[in-house]
Amino acid sequence: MTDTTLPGLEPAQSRRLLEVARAARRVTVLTGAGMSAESGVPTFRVAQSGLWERFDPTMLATPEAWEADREFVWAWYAWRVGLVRGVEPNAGHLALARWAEVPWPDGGRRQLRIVTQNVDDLHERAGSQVLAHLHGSLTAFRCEACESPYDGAIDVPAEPVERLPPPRCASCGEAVRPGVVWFGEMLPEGAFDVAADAVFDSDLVLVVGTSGLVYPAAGLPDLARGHGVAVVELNPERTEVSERVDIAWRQTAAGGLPALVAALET
Ligand code: BJW
Repeated sequence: MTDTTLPGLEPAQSRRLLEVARAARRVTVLTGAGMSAESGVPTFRVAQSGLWERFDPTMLATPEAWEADREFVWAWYAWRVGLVRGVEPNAGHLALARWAEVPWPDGGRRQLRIVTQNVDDLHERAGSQVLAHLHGSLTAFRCEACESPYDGAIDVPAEPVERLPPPRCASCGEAVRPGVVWFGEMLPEGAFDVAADAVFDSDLVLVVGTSGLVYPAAGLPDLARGHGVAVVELNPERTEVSERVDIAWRQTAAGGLPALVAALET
């Protein structure tokens, strides 16, 4: 076992993190938009580009925006479906998938659970199983009225367009909506409880790439600490949760996670 210094951490902090991570049999990783940033998926709270630059994504991701203009909101989601299809998991996603395979020192398996706020499928495409998608999934479309799942074709424009009519539900004819959780909506049934149970049942909670502004997901690190679980934040910027973690690691997901997992593999 070598004593690696992780990039972006002082040697003492690096030793402490490696000690906790090596000893952790049950790890929960909470991911946010920063996890996918280095794949080319814009985070929520940065200025958008092109057609969407005049719009705040947190205003578009609401039932009110949908009610006001379904074609405009659908065009934004259709564009994002195309964007996510066209990108690949980054080195951080791949490292998390590898971490789950790093054997526990006594030969048993480590439990690595991923709880994500992201609506993309980059963890899955990297080879990880996701325990909970707290804010739904970009491609789990359903009818806005009768809630029937929609698995028909989606018109994904090659270039962003300002308006696009959503498909209609085959059962009742009403509009199909994205299967994501908008502000003011409930999380998918059971998703938060599963996430909270994982956090309580962890030796280490690693919080990657979230601003910690959106509840109830933002409450999970505090739940962990209240339970005596070590909490480490991995984020290049200071956030709402930084003051309340054991180690704040100022590094990106694709910079930090491969270095951490490589150190655990030695
Ligand atoms: C990097 C990086 C790199 C950059 N590497 N890092 C308690 C108190 C106050 C309010 C509430 C509360 N409980 C509930 C609420 C209301 C509301 C809420 O939280 N409002 C706050 C804004 C105050 N919450 C809700 O409404 C939730 N529902 C709910 O609570 O139901 C119960 C209920 C119902 C009715 C009434 C009351 C209660 C639902 C929240 C749904 C959030 N939905 C969205 C959209 C999803 C669909 C879509 O994608 O279009 O989810 S909003 C958006 O924010 C998205 C994200 O998942 C979520 C979190 O964002 P995230 O991941 O943190 O991204 P960013 O962009 O904010 O941050 C990125 C970070 O990455 C930054 O820190 C960067 O530094 C970092 N970064 N590059 C690592 N390379």
